[in-house]
Amino acid sequence: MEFIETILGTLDGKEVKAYNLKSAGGAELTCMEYGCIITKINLPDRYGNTENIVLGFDTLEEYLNHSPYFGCVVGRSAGRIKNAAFEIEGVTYKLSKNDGENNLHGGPNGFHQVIWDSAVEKTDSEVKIIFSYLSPNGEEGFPGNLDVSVIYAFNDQNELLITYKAVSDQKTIVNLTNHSYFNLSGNLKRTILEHELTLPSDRFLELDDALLPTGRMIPVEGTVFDFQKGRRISEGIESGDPQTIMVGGGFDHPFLLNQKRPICLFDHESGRKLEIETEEPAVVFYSGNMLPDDFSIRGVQSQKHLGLCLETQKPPGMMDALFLEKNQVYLSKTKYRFALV
Ligand code: FUC
Repeated sequence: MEFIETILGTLDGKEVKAYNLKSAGGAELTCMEYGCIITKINLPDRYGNTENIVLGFDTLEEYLNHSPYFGCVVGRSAGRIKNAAFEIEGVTYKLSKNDGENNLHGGPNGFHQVIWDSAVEKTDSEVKIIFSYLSPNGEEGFPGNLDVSVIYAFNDQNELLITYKAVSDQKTIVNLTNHSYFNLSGNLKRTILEHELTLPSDRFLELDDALLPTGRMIPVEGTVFDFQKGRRISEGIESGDPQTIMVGGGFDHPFLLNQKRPICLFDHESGRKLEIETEEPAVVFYSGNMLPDDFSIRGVQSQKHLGLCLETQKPPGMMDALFLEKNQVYLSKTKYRFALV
């Protein structure tokens, strides 16, 4: 494994470092201290063309101007919290509102726009970037000083292991994920509509029109939400299923992961395959329904369905699942394997 460290730019008087990691397996991953954003993943296709498979920019400025959470770590709490408030032992904590009346992805000043500290560890076959951040008590309304680290370990087998760790000095809630938008076609040549997705999930959470879980878990069987045996994403979108229409034409739903096999995303044309293994009980599958079209991404016009997110996490909205006790260690791992078929 090789890596190169650069300074991408300066923000609020602080230099922002970027890291470029090169595997012997022919893949390349670039990430930076701002938001722990994965800015690029280069991967060969079955014909040997090495191209980028995530949505991202080359400059810090573009991330500041427009980023629908491209490639970042979201926290303290991924997804939506109803009415931007929750209760711990009779005390109500009010969070910042940034999605109507609700809190989305930790609030406007969430982890996605923090400049994290970073350190590197390297062996012959792996490079680890260790990002850390101390989120102060009360930040965006969340209780407890939260000491967070996120580790990206990339190896010669083209595997990325993301480890999330956090400890708080007060009972709080935590739900962390990575918000990379994947598009396996390479350099955004096509939308993700003909990608085939396999989800080891037999139930998903119904959403209301504010995209909040209603509390109902719906069996996928007989619906376009059944990705258990693999399904092209376009099928679901063309189906006219009311849940897909309500979220803006596609998917934006938490799926409960209840089978011991990986999530798999496959692009038939390029032969590129992504497998995700996680310790988390759910994944939010977001098919990029709300991607704006008023800017370009490395020369390609942004558009709806240009990328999709597979956000492994605790089921959003189920507040009881999100509590972290004082001094308890939050530890969660998700592995991404980039391969060819
Ligand atoms: C995903 C979705 C949300 C939102 C955000 C940018 O996490 O669940 O609806 O659009 O990304």
